[in-house]
Amino acid sequence: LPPRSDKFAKPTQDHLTNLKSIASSTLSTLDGSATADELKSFNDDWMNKYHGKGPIVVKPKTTEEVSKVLKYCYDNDLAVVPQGGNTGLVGGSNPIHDEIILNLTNLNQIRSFDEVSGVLVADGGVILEAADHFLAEKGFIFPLDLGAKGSCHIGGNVATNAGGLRLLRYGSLHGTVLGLEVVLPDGTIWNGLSKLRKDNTGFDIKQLFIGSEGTIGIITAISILCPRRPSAMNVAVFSLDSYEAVQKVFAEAKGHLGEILSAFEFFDKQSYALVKKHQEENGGERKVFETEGDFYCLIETGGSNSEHDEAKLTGLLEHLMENEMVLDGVLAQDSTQFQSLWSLRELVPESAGKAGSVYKYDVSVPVGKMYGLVEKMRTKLREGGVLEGDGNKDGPIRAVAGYGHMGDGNLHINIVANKYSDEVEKIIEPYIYEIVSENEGSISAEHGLGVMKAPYIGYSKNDTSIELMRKIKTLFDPKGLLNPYKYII
Ligand code: AKG
Repeated sequence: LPPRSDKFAKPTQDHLTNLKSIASSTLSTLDGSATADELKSFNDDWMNKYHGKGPIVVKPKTTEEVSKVLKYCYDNDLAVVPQGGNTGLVGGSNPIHDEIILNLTNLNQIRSFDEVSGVLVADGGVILEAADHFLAEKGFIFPLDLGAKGSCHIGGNVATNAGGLRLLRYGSLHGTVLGLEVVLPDGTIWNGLSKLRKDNTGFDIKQLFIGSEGTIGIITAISILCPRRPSAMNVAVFSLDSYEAVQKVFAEAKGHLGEILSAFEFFDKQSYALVKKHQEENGGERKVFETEGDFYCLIETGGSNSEHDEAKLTGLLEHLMENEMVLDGVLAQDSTQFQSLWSLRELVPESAGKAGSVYKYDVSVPVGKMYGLVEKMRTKLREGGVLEGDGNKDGPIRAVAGYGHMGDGNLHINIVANKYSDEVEKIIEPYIYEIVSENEGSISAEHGLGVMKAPYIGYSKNDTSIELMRKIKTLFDPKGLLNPYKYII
């Protein structure tokens, strides 16, 4: 990890007193208002891979408080890490050293919702699931869904340009976000909370903040276009014998289902084994398929006419079975089964986490090349002497699982180790980035750069792009105080 930079002030008791006078909800080990243990969940990342030592957590309650905190930090050369639900997977939302943790939890109000246009305006600290529940009552849906929905914040989702499970249907946040309110590093509040779908008056500044990972400003509110919630939803999961078969089924699903296809996910047998083990350990053992396969895919439909949708999905199922394109398939019969079929896919990350320390890679490459990367990675780990066969519990590598958002060409590789170690990491990196780059892919499809991938940005972006990014960073944050050691270093 990068060493602490001397250009930042070390947080003191005096700083703490001043920050407390701005934002009363401030915790710190410096005055004993919190123990190091109590600050652990703010300092550690979700994977327990990165551990910061931030002694102060500030939880402002209003945009004005965020502004005053940032101005104070700016005037006093204090580095700041913005933090939402802290569910990121690249070490982007926890401190690396002693940065002030600016946590957005208390900024959690829905500001307005327009039932005609579907435009929601809400604070950045609203939990994704809470936003979606609010919308569900009105017959609308948040155009983003992901496994961490119960903890992640919508502001953090936008700051990291999260992709998730329904991007195939609703597109990226670069399209659905209509406006933002952002506090800039010197405390200036930028009000860009537009509700307009069309606005061609100059640079679209909000786009710079979408995916900026808290390096040039803190998102305090978003305005987002929310579609009507599909009234009919269905899900089916299939077992298949090869990755080629998954691709064929994807093509058939698009052809048969057309506009009602809302998600197409895939996972391999190693992912499925992790989930089954996790479910067994939690007493939820259940046979899903008569015939299991080397691969699985999940197809979700969302439309407005259940009979029409079911007819389409049944048509697809019959076609796949008749042509022996799948080994087995299960169609959800009710909403409980809908959830349990989705959980086969959604539980992969959590199940991998229960099985060991997970090296996570999130890449995009052309769909046809996707699974080849997983196989190459397994070969590399076997050659490096850390993986035997498909892995075993005595490690060093227990499993290599490939899964992801097939519909978006986005692959997740989870390498489950018995512990994080330099030996294993050196075998994986930068090799993984090299093979992604050879396929003209992206080393981060949806998780961002954080501290983990910042050194490797050159595998996905050319020098001119990186130079332009550096200029943008300096323009917004000349002192480099916001989320240092990450993103572009
Ligand atoms: C997903 O499940 O889609 C994720 O983005 C998480 C991937 C991972 O944990 O590696």
